[in-house]
Amino acid sequence: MTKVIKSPEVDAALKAGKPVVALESTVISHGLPWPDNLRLAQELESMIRKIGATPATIAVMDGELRAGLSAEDLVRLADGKTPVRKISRRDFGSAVAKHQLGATTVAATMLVAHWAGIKVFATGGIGGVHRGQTGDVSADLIELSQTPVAVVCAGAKSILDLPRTLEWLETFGVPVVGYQTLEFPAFYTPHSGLNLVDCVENPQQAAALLKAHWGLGLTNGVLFTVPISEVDALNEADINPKIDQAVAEAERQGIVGKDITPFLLGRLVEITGGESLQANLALLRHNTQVAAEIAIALAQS
Ligand code: PSU
Ligand code: MN
Repeated sequence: MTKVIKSPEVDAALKAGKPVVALESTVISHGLPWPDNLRLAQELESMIRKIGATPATIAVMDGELRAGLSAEDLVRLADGKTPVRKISRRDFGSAVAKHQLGATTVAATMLVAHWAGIKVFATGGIGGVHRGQTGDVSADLIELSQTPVAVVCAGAKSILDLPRTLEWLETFGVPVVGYQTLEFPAFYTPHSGLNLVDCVENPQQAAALLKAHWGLGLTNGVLFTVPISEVDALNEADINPKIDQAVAEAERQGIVGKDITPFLLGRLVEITGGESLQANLALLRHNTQVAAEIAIALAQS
């Protein structure tokens, strides 16, 4: 287990059986613009501490897999001065060998969290099956099907093919559990029109579900989907055509692979004049709060 270097704070919390919440770093380096990205990363960490858990932001710092970062580490990931590699499962060996600075996606963060012994992870949105026939399926889905970490998110953006994303998760046995809802949330809005089969009403029920799931010996992840609050949600009729525009631009410019999700996120901030950014920040705060509450309930159960 020494392959992950834990901060003293994270190490002490894990040894004492106290609640820890993992946070990803791709959202900092590739998902949000400077300086909102740094402010948000700091804010999420202090929120988790205030609620009574320990934050463990995960990244690859100069080739070291780390859980729990320093204030300077966060700045290096956020300020855009040094190139930051977007790290998914496939990239670890190469980034370690080259002593690179890397930001972990949902997939990579799940893996490092699991290696470190962390069970609950908060993020904004997960990757999924992309629209069209490109065959682009995010490694986030595959990781959810094989790594025992609970991921708390706001669903997936309709830059993706949401029905196919949900079908994929069903096929590969990933529980998708609505948090106080039976509708799969669509990131910027609480509504996708897609039904879920399962929901929990509070952190205690979420913890009980996790205990039962892993208690049976199942070794995969669980996805909790928290809808964005109505006050922070964007208007569907307004945002959906803008998403379509961004997807069309990506296609015209031939953007593919790991670059497509950051491109779409960046373009949406521009096209919406920053509206999508405010919604993104709000749902990240909300998901982090719910994840901290679930981690606390799990540690007490
Ligand atoms: N969706 C968001 N914000 C993000 C991401 C996705 O709304 O920042 C990031 C996450 O780190 C996620 C990754 O794991 O993009 C997915 O990338 P890809 O589609 O290349 O798998
Ligand atoms: Mn992809």
